[in-house]
This record gives sequence, structure tokens and C-alpha cells, in this order.
Amino acid sequence: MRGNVIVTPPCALRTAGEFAERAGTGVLGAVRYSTAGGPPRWEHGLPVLPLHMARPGEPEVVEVWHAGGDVVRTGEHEGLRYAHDGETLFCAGWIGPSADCGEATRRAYLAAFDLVERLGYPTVFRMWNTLEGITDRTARGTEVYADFCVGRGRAFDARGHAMPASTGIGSLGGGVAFYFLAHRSHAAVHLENPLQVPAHEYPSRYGPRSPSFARGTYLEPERGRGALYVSGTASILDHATVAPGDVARQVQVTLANIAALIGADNLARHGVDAGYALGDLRAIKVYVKRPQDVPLVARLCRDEFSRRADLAVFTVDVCRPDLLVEVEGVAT
Ligand code: 3EB
Repeated sequence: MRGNVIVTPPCALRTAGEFAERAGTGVLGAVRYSTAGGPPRWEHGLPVLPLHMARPGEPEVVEVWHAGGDVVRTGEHEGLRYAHDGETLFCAGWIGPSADCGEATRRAYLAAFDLVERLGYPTVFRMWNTLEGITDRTARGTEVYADFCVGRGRAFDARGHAMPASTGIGSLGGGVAFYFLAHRSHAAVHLENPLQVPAHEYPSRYGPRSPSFARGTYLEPERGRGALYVSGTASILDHATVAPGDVARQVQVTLANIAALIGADNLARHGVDAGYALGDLRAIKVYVKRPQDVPLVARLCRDEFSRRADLAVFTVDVCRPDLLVEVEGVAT
């Protein structure tokens, strides 16, 4: 098969029916984008995280993470539910609604770091965080996302883990939830974007603690091409929002940001001998703030991405009030 290997993305976006038919074999875990969120649960013996990301009448999307090999072990650790196949760990946690999501996030992240160290999957390479009311004010007058960033940052400070690719996005309910992937042996290269200030260097006007994430993470392969996990990416140049109010331009800027991140020039800058284009992106998730923008954003994105790519659109808040869209995916 050498020379003409079809690289399959490590995850797929399925309908609930497709997931029900094929669940079980070859699966590490799943995330259900549905009409209610809550703690991770067991389905077919595997961890499944329900996120409140669908409005009534919208179809459920199931993000299925593939296992390598047949032996999948599962477990629980301080409310986290996880599965691992000897190479990759999938782990989901639920922080839930809380008055101080910062402290709850700090504790949950510390439990996650404990777990990866104990199980021997030290390379955390992709994280997702969903926050109900992400731009809302708390009773103490702080912002939910800002509180979250404080707690997450403290956990990273305490353990010294490298900051991986991440998503921080709104949800429609269920408080705060998160899930992540970690690897046992492969090296990860965490990527910054030449068009953007590193998020961990954002000025303090965006919050007391800058966000702890990289713009992307490249996971070195055993052989052949690796996979590049693209963080949630928005219409931000330098550190400032571009084109507030203009959703079409925000899509353009967002996609140009992703293209610059995954292109050969930027990867060479990070010591990675590879290069990707927008057409290589798979398992694409598009977050749109205003329901009325969904048709336009979906069309603009489908025009740029491969027709072979799974693509799901969710109508949820983005972490800054002036951001109308955010896009993520996996380049393979
Ligand atoms: C941004 O670029 C948009 O807090 O984990 C994107 C990806 C964003 C991840 C996070 C936030 C996060 O700042 C927001």
C-alpha cells in the first residue's frame, strides 16, 4: 500500500442513526451534540459526552473517535470517563453549572493531568471546552469565559504541561464540559500562527488570565503523514477582532488564518516537514453565533473545503461578543 495510502481522519461526524448501527468496534469514545448536556456516560461500554449544542428540531451530530486496534480499556477518575487503546487516550469530563467555574475548572483540569500522568499518556494534544453562557456575567461581575481561563491557567501553571490545540466555545446549557485526547508515545509540536499573537500573550483587556492554548498541534506519525489538529479559529488578527458585524468577512479572515497555520511555511518554522491546505481539512466543525448567518457561513465554508470532509455547523455563542464565527478541524 506504500505510496498511495489513503489517510483516514481520526474521527468522523455521524448521524445518531449511523452511530447506533456501528458503535462498539473500533471506537474509543464519542461526543453527542444534542439537545441536552450532562456528565459523560457509558454507551456500548464506551465513554460518551453529551453536549447541549443542538436547538430543538436540529439533528443530533455524533463525533466518533476511532480506536487503533481491538483492545480498548476504559475507566473513571474523579468524574472523568475515559478509554485508551495503548496509543491514544480519549477522556471526557463535566464541570457542570457552578457559581465559580474557575475553581471547578482548575480542579477538573488537575484531575485530567493526574490521569494522563498515572496512565502514561503524557502528551495531551487536543482539548475542547464548552461553556454555557460563555460571555455572560457571573454574580460576582466577572465573565464566565474569563473565570474559566483563570482556573485553566492555574492548572497548567501547577503541572507545567505544554498548552495544546484547543477549542473554547459556547453551549446552550449544561454548564461547562470538556474532553481531550492524549498520546502515549508520539511527540506533539504545538503551533502558533504568524498572523496572530499567541493566545497566552493576549493583552489583559480580554481578561485577567490569557487563554492557555496553542493555535494547532501536529502529532508526529509513526510513519507517513501526521495529523494536524486545528484549534477553534476565529476572525482575529494580531489579537484584535476583524470585521465585527460582517460575517462573510469574518469567514474569510478565519479561513485565511487556518491556511496560514497549516501551510508548509508555518510548519517549516516549527521544524515540521509537512504542509496542508484548506482542502486537506477533515472533521470540520463550524460554530455560528447568529442563526440567520448559518446558510451563508455554511455555503462559504463548503466552497473552500473538500466535499469529502465531514462538516457540522452549530449555532452557539463564541467567546467574544464581536466574534460571529469559529472554525476547527483536523488536517490529514
Ligand atoms: C481565539 O482565537 C478565539 O479558550 O480554549 C479559540 C480556541 C478560542 C480555543 C480556548 C478560545 C479557545 O481567541 C477563541
